[in-house]
This record gives sequence, structure tokens and C-alpha cells, in this order.
Amino acid sequence: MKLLAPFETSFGREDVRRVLIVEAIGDGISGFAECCALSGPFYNEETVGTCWHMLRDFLIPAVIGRPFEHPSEIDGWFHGIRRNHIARAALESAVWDLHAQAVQEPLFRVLGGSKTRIDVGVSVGIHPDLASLCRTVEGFVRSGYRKVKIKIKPGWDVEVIRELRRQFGDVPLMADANSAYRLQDADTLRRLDEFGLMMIEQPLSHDDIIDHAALQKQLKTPICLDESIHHAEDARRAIAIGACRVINIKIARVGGLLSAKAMHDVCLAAGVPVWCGGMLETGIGRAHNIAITTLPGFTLPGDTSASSRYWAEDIIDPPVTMEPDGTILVPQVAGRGYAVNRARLDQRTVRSEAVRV
Ligand code: OSB
Ligand code: MG
Repeated sequence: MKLLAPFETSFGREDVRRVLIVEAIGDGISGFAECCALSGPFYNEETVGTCWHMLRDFLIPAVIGRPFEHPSEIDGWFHGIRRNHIARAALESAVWDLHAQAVQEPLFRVLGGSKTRIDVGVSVGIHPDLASLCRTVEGFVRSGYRKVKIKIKPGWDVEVIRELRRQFGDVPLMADANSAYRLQDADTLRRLDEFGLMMIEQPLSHDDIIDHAALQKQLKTPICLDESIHHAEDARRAIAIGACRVINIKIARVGGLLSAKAMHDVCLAAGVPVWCGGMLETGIGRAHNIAITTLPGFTLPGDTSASSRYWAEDIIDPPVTMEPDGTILVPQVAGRGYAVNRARLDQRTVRSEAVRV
């Protein structure tokens, strides 16, 4: 699916999303979820191709034909399989959706969530120049988003934020570096303190929490971790050493909905606010993000923007829309809450494989 505009981060650019959709069928009901690996191993080590392989050769065989009482059992069936979180999340989340429909409850309620609307932010990629960035941000601010997140990298940071503050006043603003800095860059990052950012996301290495702890001591701006936090235990450790004051929870990065819930619980108990990150999902992934965001610890606006932020035509009905006050109303229907448009899905499908018991 072609993005309305290319999305650029410090690690690269996505233009066309190769989306892998998992459909889990049981008792005549279809659960859906999205595997949101990027086209290459740039965000984490997974790709669409590695996920296909893991699903077909390891994950689906661990699940297929196996009865369960509750979808919280699925994660345990993957116990012997290391990492590959994006692939596992796709299958596990599809089974949660299947279960929610089977018990005729909204997925968010099965997860233990209760909000009826969620706060929405938007993530804005690196632009060719400041003027075009400001035009993009202006559109999003006008439409009501409650948080604007700007991608930064060395050379596209302090002056960019300064200009945004000049033009947009005290709009809730944050920056995401996707690991583009080293601890030696602390001086540059400290210069961001004067702009009152809500937080700075993943400034240092994707596999680090130690240097982040050292950096957090030098910054007033809260650090939010994304890439470095893979499960609830990681979150506990990072909080314990002061590596961050906020955590971005992505269902895919953490390996599924059970893991996302567990991470949420750890953060809530520690008083660390969380928000739901995004991976340029179609509506299918967005539906799951909306559901998990209804848990009480998701107190900051997430990256789950409206379908129209990325897609001319989404593959769900209705598309995800945002109210003028910058919220999304949580659908009160069984399962994921948005119907998959089969015709549009089929039309775009280039490869499919069915695995039967
Ligand atoms: O770091 O949060 C990130 C997209 C792809 C990979 C990593 C990230 C992102 C985003 C986009 O920031 C969030 C979204 O709008 O889906
Ligand atoms: Mg991020």
C-alpha cells in the first residue's frame, strides 16, 4: 500500500508499505491482525520476509489446531522461540481478535480497557526543508491532534524545534531520534531542554539503557524509550536505573497484546506514563492499537492517527477517524471494531498462503 507521502526517519524512508495480514480462523470466525515489519531490518531486525518465514515455519505450527480457553495462553506457546516479536505479535493479536468475537465482546474490554475515547497524536517524518515541515505540521495542528511528534537526527534538530516553537507556540511537541545520537552528543540534546518538549524518544542506541540513564541525568526533558524496550522486564530494568521517564508501547515490538498489557502494568505500578506507538499501520493494526490504548496507564496521546494520515483508502470499514477535539471514539462492537474490507484487501494481495490443521 502506497503511503500518501514517504515517511522518513533517521534510519531511512518508507514509501510503499508491504503489509502482511494474518487471519486466524476458528469456529467460522476470522480474527485479523497486521504484521507491521518494515521493508528492511531498519527499526528492529525483522522484515516482512523474516516474519513470513517465522509465521509459516514456527509460529503457526505452534498454534494451529490447538484449543484454548483464553488468548492469554498463546504467548506461552511461543516460549521456546526467541525474539521475532513483530511476527509473534501478529499471530497472537489475531487470536485475541478471534476470541473477542467468539465471546461477543469488544477487544478492548477483553484486554481490560475501559476508556470510551482515546487521545491522539501524530508522528511527522523528516522533511526536505523547514518550510515544508511547517506546512505539514500546520495541517495537523489545525485538524486537532493533541501531540505532534517530530523525527530528528543530527543536523535536523535544535533549529527545527526552535522554528516549530516560534510558529506554533506551546503546542504539545516531542521529538523522536530513532537512535541517531551517541552519549557524546549530550550537549546538543541539552540544547533541546529550553523548548519544553513533552519528551525525547530513543535518542541513543537501539540496544542501550545504560547510556540513556547517564543522559537522562543531564537532561530536563524526559526520555521516552522505544527501540530498547522489548518486554515488561526490560521496562522494569530501564525504570530502575533511571534510563527513561516515559515508555512507548508498541504491540509489535513487545511481541503481542499479553506482553503489551504486562509492560503497561509494570509502568502503571511504577508511576511511569505510557503511550501507544505506531508502525505506519493500516486500519487493521490501528484497531489493535486503539484497543490497547484504552488501558488506564496510557495517559499520553499516542501515535495512532486517523487512517487518512497515511492512506487514500484504508482496508477497513469504517476508516479510523479523529474527532475535532483530537480523540478517537472507541468502537463498542465485538472484536477489533472495524470490519476488514475483503474486496480491497484481495485487490491488493500479491501473495497468500493458507495453513490448515
Ligand atoms: O519510531 O515510532 C517510531 C514508524 C516506523 C518505525 C518507527 C517509528 C515510526 C513512527 C510512525 O514514528 C508512527 C505512526 O504514525 O505509525
Ligand atoms: Mg520511535
